[in-house]
Order: sequence, then C-alpha cells, then structure tokens
Amino acid sequence: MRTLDSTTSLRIAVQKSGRLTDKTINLLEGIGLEFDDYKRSLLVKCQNFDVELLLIRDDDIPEYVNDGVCDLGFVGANVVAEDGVDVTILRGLNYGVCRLSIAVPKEGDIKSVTDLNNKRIATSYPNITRNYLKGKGVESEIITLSGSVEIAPRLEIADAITDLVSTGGTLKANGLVEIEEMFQSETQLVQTKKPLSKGKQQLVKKILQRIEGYQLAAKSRYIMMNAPQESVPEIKNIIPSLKSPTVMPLADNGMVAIHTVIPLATFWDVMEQLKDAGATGIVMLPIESMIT
Ligand code: PRT
Ligand code: ZN
Repeated sequence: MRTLDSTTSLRIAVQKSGRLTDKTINLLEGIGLEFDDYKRSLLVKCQNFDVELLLIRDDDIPEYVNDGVCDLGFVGANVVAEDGVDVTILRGLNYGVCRLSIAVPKEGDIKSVTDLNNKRIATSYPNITRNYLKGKGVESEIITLSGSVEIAPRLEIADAITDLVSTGGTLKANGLVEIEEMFQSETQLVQTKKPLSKGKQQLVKKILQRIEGYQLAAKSRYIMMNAPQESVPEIKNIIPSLKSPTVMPLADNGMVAIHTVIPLATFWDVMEQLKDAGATGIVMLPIESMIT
C-alpha cells in the first residue's frame, strides 16, 4: 500500500548557518551521503540517496520535525527542550556540547538559586528556566531576550541570566559567574512522530547504523606494532581490543606484527605498556568508519 510520503525524499532539517552546520554536514558526508554546495540553497538534494536537506534556522527545526515537514532533524537538545515538541530522539551526537546555566554578576548578592526569589532573570530559554525555577520553588520575573543576554545585568534590565555556556569565556568577559547548571546539551538527531513510509524507515535505519559506525570510528584507532613472538600473550592482556588482535609472523626470526583496534582514550597508557612489553615501531592510524 502506498503511504502519503512514499513518493517524497527523506527530508532532513539542518541548521543553515551556525555552530552546528559544518559538523552536521561533515557527519552526513562522513557516512557516505553526497551533496551539492549546501551553502547556496535552502533545499539540497542528496546525489546518491533519496534524501534532501532543508537548511533553516535552528529554532525552526523542532517544529518542522514535529509537523512532519521534515522527517529528521539535527538540532541542539536545548532547542528541542525549550520548544517542548513531541519528537523522537534517535541519538545524541557528541558535538555542539554545552550547558544552560544560571549566571549572576560576580560581585553581587546573589550566590544561590534561592536568592533569585523575586529577582529578574534575562534569558532566551524562558520555558526551561521557568520550569527549572518552579522545581526549586523559586519565583522570579523572566525577561525573554533573543540574544546578547549576557549584557542584561550591566544594562540593569536583569539581576541574573540563564545562557548557554561552553568555555565560560563569554560569562567571564561580562563579569558573570555560573551559580547553577540547569541543563546539559548536545546535538541530537530527532525524528518526527508522523508515520514514515517503509522506504523512509529503512533509510533512517541505515543512516542510524552508519552514524553509530562513524562515531565508534572517531573514538577508535587502528594500531600496528612489531613484537617478539613470546611477548604476544602479555600484549594481548594489555590491549583492550574490540576483537582479538591479528598476529602475523615477520621474516625476522621470532618476530610478529600485531594489528588491532583500540579505544582512543586508552592509546597513551596502552602504548607505554606495549613498549615495556617489548613492542617496537608502534603506529597509530585514524579509522574512517567501522561496523562491529
Ligand atoms: O541563526 P540560528 O538561529 O540558526 O543560530 P543561533 O545563533 O540561534 O545558534 P548558534 O549557531 O549560535 O548555536 C546553535 C547551537 O549550538 C545551540 O542551540 C547549542 O545547541 C549549540 N551550542 C554549543 C552553543 C554553544 N555551544 C555556545 N557556546 N550555542 C551558543 N553558544 C553561545 C552562548 O549563547 C554564549 O553567547 O556562545 C556563548 C558562550 O560561549 P562560551 O564558549 O564563551 O562559554
Ligand atoms: Zn537560533
């Protein structure tokens, strides 16, 4: 049976121009989707899959996905939570990582959330802020601003702010300090709750599997080394390998080459231990993608 959307491409919402744009396009290209110049047009066709990208402001993405105008969207968890839309979160993506925090003037009287009772708080995230304060039993006046929230205390239009923080540099430059983290955010891949055709469902499944492989590869490294044959049992113990390592004899008597994949986070520890165990010529290579 044909469903309504069976003749359309899988439409994915991506931020047109901002912090998430390049990383999202890199991810999509990294999993094998090819696009024409995405900077010039609003709707970009994928050359090798039945997919199209809709490039829009990040604030519009949750609503477009909620309405089914787009089937999928790449957007910050902060924007999804603020909009309060009912979409399916398929996966967190480890980029665009930040926190939504309450910050106050460094030299002021406000030291904790409870000091915010009857104070004015400027924010671009009124819903998350209101709900958070409600949960703490604090009543404040929320002043909604669409940008440059960090200057509101200096302009004396607010006593405190809530804003996204990544390095903390902006707060510091404006004489503000964080007193409370309300929400942790990262980019998410979200899906509409409107029904999708079989074809689109299969495509979503494929995209998700590839993203999983791509993320796993980003966290892993392929390592190669030479070692005396008798060191192999010790080396096998050191390597927290996904699967057992490949061990190949070398022309040199009693020497072997060992190839395996390790989590990037363990690389330096593992390398030092391998050296102590007799390994030489240790080489580490990035991996583009992997399927386990
Ligand atoms: O035009 P459009 O509406 O699409 O873009 P935008 O200006 O609303 O969003 P953009 O591109 O700035 O951010 C997109 C998404 O990136 C956000 O919704 C978050 O999910 C994520 N993100 C991650 C951030 C930050 N880190 C971040 N640091 N978004 C904004 N900031 C801002 C913050 O508001 C503050 O002004 O950066 C400043 C603080 O940074 P630090 O490093 O000084 O702490
Ligand atoms: Zn925005």
